[in-house]
Amino acid sequence: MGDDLLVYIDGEFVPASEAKISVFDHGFLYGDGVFEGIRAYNGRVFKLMEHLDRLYDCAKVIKLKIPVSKEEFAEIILETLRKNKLRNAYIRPIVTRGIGDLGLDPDRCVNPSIIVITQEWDRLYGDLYEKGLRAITVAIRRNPIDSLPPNIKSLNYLNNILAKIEANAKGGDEAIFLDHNGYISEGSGDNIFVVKNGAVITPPTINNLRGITRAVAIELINKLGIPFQEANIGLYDLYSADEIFVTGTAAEIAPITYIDGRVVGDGKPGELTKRLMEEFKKLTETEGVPIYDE
Ligand code: PXG
Repeated sequence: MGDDLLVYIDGEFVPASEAKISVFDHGFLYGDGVFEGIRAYNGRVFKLMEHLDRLYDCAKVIKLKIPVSKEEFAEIILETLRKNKLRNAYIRPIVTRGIGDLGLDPDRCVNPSIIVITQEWDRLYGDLYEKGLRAITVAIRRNPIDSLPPNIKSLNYLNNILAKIEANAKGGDEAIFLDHNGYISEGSGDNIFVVKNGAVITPPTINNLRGITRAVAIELINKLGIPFQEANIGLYDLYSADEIFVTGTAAEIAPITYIDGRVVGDGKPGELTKRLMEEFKKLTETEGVPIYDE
């Protein structure tokens, strides 16, 4: 927030300190809208089209028509980065339902708003990538799939915030959700993987967000020839795992070394997790859509 970087709002670039939307925007009034979190590394935007695909899918699910094409949206993101001369950044595209009245009917909102915030970004968990995170499972359950599907990356993140409040109160670096069946779902802002006897397991994405980093991790796991399975897992699998890691755009690939007071493996980031972290780093440094002419 320190630097007055330019924020894109509906066709204009506005200094961050002056970037505002209406109090009648349903994104504000009801959390009615969708968003993405994207990273740029080394002058390239990582998995840009994959993030835009998810943004447009999520918008479709909530019957929100994004008023520009995906290609135009990509260009808006690149231009925002250029205007701010950024090469390593966190990018937050947001599409809100737009201005309406105090009733919740989305059909009474005519113009969705497009916002793109960019900022310099360092690693989310600092030295915890070397030490490992302390995770706790939280009492609050992930939104039921037939209530507010966790696949929608919507502006309503209260479920996740309740989880984070609980993790903070209990001294956890990250909160792990269970769903209503007791299956492990995901972290408050990342997907979860366990390693047991050399094989990697992650829950299917019916009860969690279809993470882009999750998909990249699975690609790497397959490329390295590591046995992999998508399967429901429970507390037993979590507590008896040899390694646990989480994946997310902000978190990248991060090791968990304590779970609910139990030591994971030998209490240090696992070998397989470290290997994936290295491979992931290589990818982020070489792949992506260039922001500037090279
Ligand atoms: N699950 C949830 C609930 C998320 O919000 C992920 C998984 C990982 O998805 P990607 O596509 O990024 O691999 C996310 C996304 C934060 C923060 O401040 C994190 C997310 C979103 C918003 C803020 O840590 N992660």
